[in-house]
Amino acid sequence: MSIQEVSTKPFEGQKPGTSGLRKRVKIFQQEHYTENFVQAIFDSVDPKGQTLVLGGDGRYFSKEAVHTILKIGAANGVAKFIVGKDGILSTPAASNIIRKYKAYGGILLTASHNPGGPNNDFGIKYNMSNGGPAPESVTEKMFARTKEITSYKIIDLPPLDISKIGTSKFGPTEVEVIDSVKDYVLLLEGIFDFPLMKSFLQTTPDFRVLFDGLHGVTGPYARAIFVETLGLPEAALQNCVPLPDFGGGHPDPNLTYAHDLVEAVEAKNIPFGAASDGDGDRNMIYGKNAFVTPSDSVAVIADWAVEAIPYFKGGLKGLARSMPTSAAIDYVAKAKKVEYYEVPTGWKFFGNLMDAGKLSICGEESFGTGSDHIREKDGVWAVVAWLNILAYANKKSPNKLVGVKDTLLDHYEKYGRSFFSRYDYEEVSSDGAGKLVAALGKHIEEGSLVDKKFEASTGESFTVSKTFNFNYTDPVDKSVSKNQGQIVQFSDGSRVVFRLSGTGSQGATVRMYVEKYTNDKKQYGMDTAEGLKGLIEVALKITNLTAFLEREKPTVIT
Ligand code: VG1
Ligand code: CO
Repeated sequence: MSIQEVSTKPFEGQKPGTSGLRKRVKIFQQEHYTENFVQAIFDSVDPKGQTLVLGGDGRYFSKEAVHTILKIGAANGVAKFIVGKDGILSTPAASNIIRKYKAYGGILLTASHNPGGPNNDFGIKYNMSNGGPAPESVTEKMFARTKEITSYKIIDLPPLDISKIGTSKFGPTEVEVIDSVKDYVLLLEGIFDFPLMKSFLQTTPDFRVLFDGLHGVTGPYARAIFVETLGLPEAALQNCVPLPDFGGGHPDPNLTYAHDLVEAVEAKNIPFGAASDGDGDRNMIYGKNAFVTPSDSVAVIADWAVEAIPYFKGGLKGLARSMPTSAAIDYVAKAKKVEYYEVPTGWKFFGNLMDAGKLSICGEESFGTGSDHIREKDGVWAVVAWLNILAYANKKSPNKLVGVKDTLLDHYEKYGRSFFSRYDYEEVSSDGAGKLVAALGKHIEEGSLVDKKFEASTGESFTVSKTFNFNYTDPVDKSVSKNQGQIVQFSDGSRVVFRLSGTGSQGATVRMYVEKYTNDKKQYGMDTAEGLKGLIEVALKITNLTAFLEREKPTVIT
């Protein structure tokens, strides 16, 4: 059982993005490719004598990657691996395991909501001992190592059986295979009012629930919580058998890719529907006739948390959102006199604030919602948070069934409404995307858009008040992240944001985020697309986006 040193050459482009290294499976399958990146992780974090957590969403190529990581980890002196049974751990479950068992860090095998299978995506991401994604300083180090690597260490052992719970030896390293779901259920039971939810669901059979796992990792978690713990019928679950290729679908919980859920909710008049993504960190809340934008979702949760959810009964430490997310949560923070933060895209920026005790609840417009119970966003947590809030709201008003739509409208009554939408232009040419960014950059530099007035076909007009790049200084460690998005702000408080995706596996993806606030009651029931029509027209006109990207329409609108 000797350690071998295998010589290798660097591969280009092993740069971890917003959420780890994501590439086509075929790229990871190249000889030495995965090995190089794993060795680069170990060279950067020095795991000698430490315990690491290992697991992922079970997508195609996961088994091979688990085996490779065990072999390279053993050769690099990792003392112990805690592995989810069959290599399965949702991203939030992995974050919890790292924290609960005080591991040194963890390796998560997922490309999140990207499609899986031999012709689609795989990903590897490293999380720190706080359970959160590695900060840029660490991922930069990994990337630098991938560029100079000449060899990796490996112990060539036959694959370990990870389908059985228990501890065994893998060369010099201990491997403990654990139940993928159990600790996570315990975690949520310590956060939410399960007796309240259970009694509400049992005494209100009209309040039916439908959870769609999109064939991602959350199926078994959802079954354990919704069926086994809360007593809902099996019919409350759909697409909850995890599949390595997600059944050929796109495991992203939004109106486009979770259309099965939307259809079922509308056809069967289901009051409460929800979905989660491939690795379980995203969520969508969708009630009959009521799509909840993620920006609104986190604001509603923040508004009710202290009153309805036991975990928050001591009060909120702070609230936060990523920069492109709408300001809905800011209004809640202001009303409650709670500190709030605006951070760059990506969950790692929230982690520092949580570790410093400054943040309780936060969210991203990209269907990410969570709290300081772990250091990742948490899809199932968000769904249960809504259930908890609705159970509580119904206890407060026993004579009328309070649903998702009522809760949203009440929220708008209290705080006003922020219309929000995101346009994604996926896999456009990097050249076109670069030109778009450069042109807007020039406007920002020269201030050439400021005070200009633009007319829309809706009869509205928008005057630019400010244009700038979003730069962020972390209030805790003072690290600076520059150029996190280009912002065009208008005099009525509306804004448009442009950013390049950091998670794409091919070409460039441009995201345009559009936001407009209203406290005109007549608009509270309006369709988002209608509310934003004029502003979107103006945004496209100002930037010349269609010409630069050679795309008439976005790939996805959320
Ligand atoms: C996207 C989202 C971002 C999210 C990230 C990871 O990043 O916009 O909000 O944090 O995905 O989510 P980008 O750089 O492509 O815009 V997940 O569920 O893929 O871990
Ligand atoms: Co995800």
